Amino acid sequence: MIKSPLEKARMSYQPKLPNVLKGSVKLSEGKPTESVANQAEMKTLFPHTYGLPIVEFVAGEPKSYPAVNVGVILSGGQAPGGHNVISGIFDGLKKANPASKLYGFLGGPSGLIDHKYKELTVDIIDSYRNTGGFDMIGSGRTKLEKTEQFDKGAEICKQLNIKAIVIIGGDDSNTNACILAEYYKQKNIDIQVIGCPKTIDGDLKNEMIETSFGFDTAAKVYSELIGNIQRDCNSSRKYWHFIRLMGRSASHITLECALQTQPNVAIISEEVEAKNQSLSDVVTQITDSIVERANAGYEFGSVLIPEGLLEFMPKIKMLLSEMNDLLATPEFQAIVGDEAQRNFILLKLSHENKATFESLPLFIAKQLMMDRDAHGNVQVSLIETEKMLIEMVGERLKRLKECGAYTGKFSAMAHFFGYEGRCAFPSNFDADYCYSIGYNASLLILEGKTAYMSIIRNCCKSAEEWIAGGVPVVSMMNMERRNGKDVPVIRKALVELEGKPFKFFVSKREEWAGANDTFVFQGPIQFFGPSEVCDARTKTMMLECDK
Ligand code: FBP
Repeated sequence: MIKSPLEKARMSYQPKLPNVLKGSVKLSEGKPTESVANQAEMKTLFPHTYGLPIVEFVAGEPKSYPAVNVGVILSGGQAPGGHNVISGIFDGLKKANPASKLYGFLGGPSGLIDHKYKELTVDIIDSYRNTGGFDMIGSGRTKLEKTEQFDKGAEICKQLNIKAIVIIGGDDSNTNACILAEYYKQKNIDIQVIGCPKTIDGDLKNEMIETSFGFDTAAKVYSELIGNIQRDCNSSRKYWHFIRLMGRSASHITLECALQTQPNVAIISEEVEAKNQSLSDVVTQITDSIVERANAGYEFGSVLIPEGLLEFMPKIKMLLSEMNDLLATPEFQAIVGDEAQRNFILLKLSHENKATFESLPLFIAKQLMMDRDAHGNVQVSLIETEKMLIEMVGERLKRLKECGAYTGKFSAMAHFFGYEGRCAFPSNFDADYCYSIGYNASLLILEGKTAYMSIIRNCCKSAEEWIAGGVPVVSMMNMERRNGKDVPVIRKALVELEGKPFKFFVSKREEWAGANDTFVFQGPIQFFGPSEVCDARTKTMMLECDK
């Protein structure tokens, strides 16, 4: 494979490790934990893995570890830094005992079930160090949730003498990792399971997990692109750019990009829901900004939109919930053609939801009828909310023009940034953070832990000062209703409206909406140069650290 000069240069970057992991370590155990809610149910569901203590590595005496074979799985959407998690596991295992082996299960969790794997040799690992993407072993969205799958996994582990599996994934994958750990414990199968917090969405975070990996890089890539667009805006002074950003339900990416680039408008889904705002309220909010700026002589600007926005509008939420059930019926699934499907939906919907469905532009109504994901949710990355808002804002401006309340000219461009950031070269932060998470995971395995997530904390400080350890996965779980059933899941973190990042945004957004010199241009991620540029943390993290 031909490598670009940057790829070659990044091969030799040595990711930073916390000081504590550089030498010999021992585990310090805290008090037993409780789950965040539904403690009684959790205790029953996880009799062997409930109540484990939080653990932290501290300096210890040198000791020898036996050779151990480990399997690793990348699960779900790509996030920058995944290869560094794997190289961290590899280096940690080999340092402890060079006879240890690391196997990569191919194509996500299905690799474990279907017995598709490869041994990860030093040559393979070296050629992927500090690169973006998950292509070293591939990823997938198969859910590990059935006992037959767990048994198939145990079979291949027995064949390869694998004693531990590391699952690198988001909240759902880590929930399933914990269910797997509990199952193996229950059945007396000697396989440990360790999770690692991945997702660009930033929604796998809590008191113990300061950020999920990939969020830093993805938000920086999108902010670079938004900055470039905003500079184009300032130069040509003729377009409004509507930019939808990935993040699934949570608006963390949109908020972070807003903090980095200071757009004229940024919509935060969690606020829309809290204020019970309708689609028409959001359209009015954007239109008002456009009119105000036009009155000040600025017929251009930027609007950031989180991809999950529609799901946070109460009426659309109700509509989607009824549609999810209808779409799952064999009757609907037998219908061929958009028109016939739409007619079926219209016939079956309740009176109120029918009115909401009919009020949406046709192309959006069609997109809402598309296949659901494995969890039964709308695939929000496929809903072109930015185009819908352009159309609806345009309509509203036309009406304002007719009554003389607006005299400007509205030209808009639609963008969607998601896949552009998921496989980018990891920033120095993500390269270091991921490597440390992986290295730390290998130590958790060597110390015999299972049902833990590998965690690195104190992240706003320099890597040398980071704290390394593990948090029991069950302690982050509660019961939630999914696909009509109450199930244990890791609690997803949405944007907190009382949190410092959102409050800071609220304190600034009016200024950013009206003035003409407030855009900030972050430029591309820098890998070489002054630390304040190359190792900068996200604004979200710095505001959250600011106690
Ligand atoms: P994960 O939750 O698996 O990390 O994936 C995140 C994400 O990138 C979302 O932001 C986005 O909505 C979704 O994946 C897109 O899914 P797909 O890769 O299947 O198109």
